[in-house]
Amino acid sequence: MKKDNYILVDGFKHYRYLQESYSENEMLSKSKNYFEWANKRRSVRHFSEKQIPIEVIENIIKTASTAPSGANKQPWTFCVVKSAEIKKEIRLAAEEEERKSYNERMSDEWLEDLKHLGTDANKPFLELAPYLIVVFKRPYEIDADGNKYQNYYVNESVGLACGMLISAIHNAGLVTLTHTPSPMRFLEKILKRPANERAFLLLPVGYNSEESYVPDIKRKTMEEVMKLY
Ligand code: IYR
Repeated sequence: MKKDNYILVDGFKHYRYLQESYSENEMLSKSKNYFEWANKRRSVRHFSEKQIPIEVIENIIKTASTAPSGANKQPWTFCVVKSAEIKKEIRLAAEEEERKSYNERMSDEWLEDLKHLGTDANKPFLELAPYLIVVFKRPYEIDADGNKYQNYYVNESVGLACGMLISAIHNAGLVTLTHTPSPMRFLEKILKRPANERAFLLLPVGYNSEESYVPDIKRKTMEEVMKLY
């Protein structure tokens, strides 16, 4: 007799699921290769203006949207900006906030900590990159009657989705950086987002420009980041 491919738990269907596993040797080689590939990723600030098919961006966002989330609420929206006019509007607003941050809001300690990265209030990549992905978190949902429904672990969930987004961008051979102009409310206004959305992260996506440099930073050592008990 054919076995059912699901069981019922409190009346809810739970499907049979089995993740493919590998031999120890395969596992060692796959995990090492994955690390070496991930370790090549860098935050890049120099973009080419070359266009990218929208299907690539869609695949990247589909990947991000597979992230685990509190109670599976998937409390995120990914706004994709291709329009040159809107990119310009975002650049001007971001640079205005960044000028205030660099000149008045950031502490001396913070500015000192950023010196080696060579960042400043100018953000040309916000216009040059063919796409901007603006990630919004949704602390709650509103239905058609105006009732509010809470989401859970919203920052954790959206942070996880952003990690997967960054990895998917790297996998496609494209580059990005996590830009966090602060405060970010201008993004909600420019993109006319609903009341239940808050800007979380802005990622320009594009090809790396031919002439591009990244700061000489080091990853922490395994002794620093892993403790075996
Ligand atoms: N948001 C500013 C400043 C900045 C802050 C941190 I923390 C960085 O790691 C890098 C930059 C900017 O984008 O320039």
